[in-house]
Amino acid sequence: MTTGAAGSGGNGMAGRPSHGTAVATRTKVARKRPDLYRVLLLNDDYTPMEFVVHVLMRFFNKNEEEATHVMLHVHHHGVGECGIYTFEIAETKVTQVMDLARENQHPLQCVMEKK
Ligand code: TYC
Repeated sequence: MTTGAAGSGGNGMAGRPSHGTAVATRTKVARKRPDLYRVLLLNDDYTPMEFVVHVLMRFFNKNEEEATHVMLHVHHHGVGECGIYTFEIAETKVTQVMDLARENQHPLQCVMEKK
């Protein structure tokens, strides 16, 4: 826990001593759920299917069957979802995919979009 004297509940010092001393009071903090981003793969005519399956297994924790399913979805529909993440994680995944594709001279494109 990083924020509160009272841990996850917040409202750490709502109670007050009976002798009139001033005491710091914390009101419960409403932490909002983080924005989420879809990471998408785009189809192209040149990237080998096996490379796309490899990418999905390596960076998106898919097994071979799941990865093949996503790859074929992209192949047939033009775009497909690899996973849903918070901003920094989604950005890292996109960079990892794009770097590996470039290193291997494949035109594979990976993008993120806010949910
Ligand atoms: N269309 C590619 C082919 O026929 C395969 C492919 C699938 C490429 C998914 C990119 O995101 C992709 N070799």
